[in-house]
Amino acid sequence: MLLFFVFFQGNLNLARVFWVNKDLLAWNVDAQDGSFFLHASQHAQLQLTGRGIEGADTIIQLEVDTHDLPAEVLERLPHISGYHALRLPRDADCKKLIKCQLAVGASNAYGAPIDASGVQLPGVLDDVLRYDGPLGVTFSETECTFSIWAPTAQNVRLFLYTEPSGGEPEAVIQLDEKHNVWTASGPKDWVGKYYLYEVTVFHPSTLQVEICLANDPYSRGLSANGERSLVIDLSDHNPENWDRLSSEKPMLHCFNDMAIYELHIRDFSARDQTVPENLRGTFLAFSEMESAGVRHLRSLAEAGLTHVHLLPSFDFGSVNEVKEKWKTLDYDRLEGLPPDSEEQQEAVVAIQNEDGFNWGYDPVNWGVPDGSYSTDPNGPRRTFEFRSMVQSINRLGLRVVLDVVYNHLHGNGPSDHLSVLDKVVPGYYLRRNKDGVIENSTCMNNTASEFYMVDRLIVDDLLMWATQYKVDGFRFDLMGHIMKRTMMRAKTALQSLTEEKDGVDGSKIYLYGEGWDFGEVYGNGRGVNATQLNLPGSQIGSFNDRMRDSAIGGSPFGDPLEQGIFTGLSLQPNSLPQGDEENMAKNLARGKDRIILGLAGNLRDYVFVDFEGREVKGCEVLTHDGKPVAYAASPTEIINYVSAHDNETLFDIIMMKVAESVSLEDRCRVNHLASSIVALSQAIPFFHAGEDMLRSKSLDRDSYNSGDWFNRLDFSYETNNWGVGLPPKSKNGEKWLIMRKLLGNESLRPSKDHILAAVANFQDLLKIRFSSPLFRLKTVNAIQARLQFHNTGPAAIPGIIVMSIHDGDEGEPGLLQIDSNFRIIVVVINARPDEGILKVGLLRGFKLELHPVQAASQDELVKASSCDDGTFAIPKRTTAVFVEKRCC
Ligand SMILES: *[C@@H]1O[C@H](CO)[C@@H](O)[C@H](O)[C@H]1NC(C)=O
Ligand SMILES: *[C@@H]1O[C@H](CO)[C@@H](O)[C@H](O)[C@H]1NC(C)=O
Ligand SMILES: *[C@@H]1O[C@H](CO)[C@@H](O)[C@H](O)[C@H]1NC(C)=O
Ligand SMILES: *[C@@H]1O[C@H](CO)[C@@H](O)[C@H](O)[C@H]1NC(C)=O
Ligand SMILES: CC(=O)N[C@H]1CO[C@H](CO)[C@@H](O)[C@@H]1O
Repeated sequence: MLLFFVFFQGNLNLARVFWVNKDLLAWNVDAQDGSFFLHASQHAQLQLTGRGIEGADTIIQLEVDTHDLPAEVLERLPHISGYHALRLPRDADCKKLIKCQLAVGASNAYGAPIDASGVQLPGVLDDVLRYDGPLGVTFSETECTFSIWAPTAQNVRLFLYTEPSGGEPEAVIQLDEKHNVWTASGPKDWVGKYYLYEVTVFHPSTLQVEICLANDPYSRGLSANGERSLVIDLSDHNPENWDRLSSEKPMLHCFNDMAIYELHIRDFSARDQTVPENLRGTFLAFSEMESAGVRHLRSLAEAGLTHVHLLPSFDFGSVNEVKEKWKTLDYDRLEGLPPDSEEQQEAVVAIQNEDGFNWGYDPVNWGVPDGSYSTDPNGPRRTFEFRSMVQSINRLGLRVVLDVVYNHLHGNGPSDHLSVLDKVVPGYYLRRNKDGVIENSTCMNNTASEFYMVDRLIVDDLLMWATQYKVDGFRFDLMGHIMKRTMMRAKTALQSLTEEKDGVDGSKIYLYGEGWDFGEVYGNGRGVNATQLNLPGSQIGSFNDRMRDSAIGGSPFGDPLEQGIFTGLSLQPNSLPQGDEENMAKNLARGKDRIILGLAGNLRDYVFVDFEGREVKGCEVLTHDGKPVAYAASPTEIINYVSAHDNETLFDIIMMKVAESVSLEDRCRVNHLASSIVALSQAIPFFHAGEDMLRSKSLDRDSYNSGDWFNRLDFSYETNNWGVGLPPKSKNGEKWLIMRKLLGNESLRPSKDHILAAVANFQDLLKIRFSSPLFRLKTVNAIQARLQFHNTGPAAIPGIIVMSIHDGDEGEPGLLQIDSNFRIIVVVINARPDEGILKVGLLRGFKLELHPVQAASQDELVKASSCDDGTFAIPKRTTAVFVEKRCC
């Protein structure tokens, strides 16, 4: 026994061997003079003993292939480059073998076992068993047909139920496997019934043949909590005039005209007293045309906003869809507590997994609206209500973006009721490391879009949402974990939808996402990933974190007190040591360059004068870890933002970072300054809901499970939700000391007047953006030719950004005229805290006056801004926009 442990490395719980195509397996063991055998057992009887692997029904010798793995294989599986190839005999029955438990054993030249491992199958499945025909439930005049891709399954049966839960199946139907798919048909009157698949399959996580009860990967309806899939015909369940929605959608000439507002479905109405109680927190709240929230959205749309981006709205696992089971807070008690008390968070956390709130980044069934947002989670109601929501938002003058989460899934394994795909083809849909362990760099079970049927499922799902729910765009969570190839295929498929053929105009569907690069996909570890630096030229947008970090300060992993240009870096330091004065001044100047690039669309080829006076391209300016700051090939590939659902709200992060002595009025001005660079930039502007009304989560830095209490949006503008208690301890506890001081300071609580001013000033920014095409230039050339920055180089006054955008004059040589009102626009951003009015002499020869929207502003400091023949007078913490009008 001891000898065995010394020499024998084998472990069947790990899958270190890759079956890569019809003929080859791959393993990174030393293959010199050894022999290799593939062992297969239909009933999962394989065991390791001192003699190696025992219990196989079939043993096949593998021949060592001295060639490198073929290029085609390495393209699909780049992480196994350098592995040795093991060749199967020509007559091996691959379709039969993959239904068995498999293991490969290695013996040395003397025949003694030296290693043994389980086998990963995605490579061979993609090579031999991919499938392109219909999946899910399809309908003819008289029949419905069920199709499921489950090539490793030994058997699949359909369980049909009358009820959404409980009871025995009304029928059990055997599926046939033909042409790589299992199918069965039944009468059309099965529509409205519920179903599950019983899949008998070897499962690598238990090393057993398991009998799994699984939802359909192509589910289009569900019962509560996804207990069963629903046979639903999506050509039904439409609100009135649904088929005419295309013609009711608000105009969108091109993606440059977009402006996005990121909103969570519950946040929108859960605590809105103007919404009937039974509709609060639901899809249908968007159809309450006179509610406070809808009125707010309508005024944003009128100011120029074009898109509402909804946080996850597909079926996710973290909220119980049976509302009767929800626990609720005692609001009367909580509202009476001090602003810096620990009690609110205690009460919120006590019920956080049993309330109605979660962000929902934990997908279970991608292709069905979540039941917790519906008035009835059983049956087709959620489909009808989701469609009503899209229709209502469109009618408000806004398009709808879905937040899609294809990078991971909530569950895995044969028995978890939140596991779906891993029951149907175990080990295929979830990305595994070289030992066969599921990757979790996204904090959940990562999916593997590099595999054919995963890529297909993602694209099919997107097409379904676009055609059946008529949504107008998609935001991809952790897009860098998805292959660029999948993103490009999705984009092409979506954008080729046409009104005549598909009922929707795909050319208006926009795609963007989080292009961060980390985890197992880092540096193209599993193929070319959809990360910031891989996307130029793709016309897919990615979030620009550079401008955000320079404006607000720090990096997400740095100290929360690190300052940026608007929060006082160098100009008004807080208590955190951030280097000596020279250092801070240099960081301030560097940050300004990044903001300049952001204002110019973060284009890699945009040339400007940097803080040292050098003429440089955007891609030559580097981040602290040596990556190009600017990377886009076109302005619609960049999403500019300063706040999002993740991390603190804009107001809260400002509260943390500015120096203690800064007044509340000035803090509100900083909030506005930060939004202004987003709104007036050439890229696509993106705003977190409430950024326009000083929204606070009482300093919570991660509110994904902090309930309606910390996530409240108050569209009556009475409060901004500041000072509703210390935020939950688990995520914020280490900062409670600082937080207590802030939350307990009554002079820092915004009044309704502060909030109303913020709302009005924000809408002015949108109105200014949409007052001139000069803010929405379409090409790199136009931006280079028309956008200029002043007050740059080593002699620049710190904290002042001056941008001019030039138009031509009809009939004159030079630039074409594109704006019929303004000949030139000059934006002056003064981040300096000094009292009094700063004068900057620049840009002589223009007759500049305040933009008409700002001339009518309620903001006294904005109105005190002026320009007299190139001398700008700008009060502290103000963004002023000047124009030269064409006629007079
Ligand atoms: C993955 O799936 C398992 C089983 O369903 C679940 O318990 C786990 O929380 C998931 N997340 C991660 C990070 O693995
Ligand atoms: C991710 O998986 C590793 C094992 O591979 C485990 O140690 C770790 O706890 C997992 N992380 C999460 C967040 O579940
Ligand atoms: C929020 O912070 C995380 C780290 O905590 C960071 O990775 C991410 O970039 C930030 N997200 C946004 C949208 O700002
Ligand atoms: C409260 O905030 C004000 C800024 O408005 C500041 O001047 C004052 O020092 C703060 N008070 C305390 C006790 O921190
Ligand atoms: C092929 C490729 O470019 N892969 C990349 C994954 O993303 C990062 C950029 O964010 C690159 O460094 C890798 O090269």
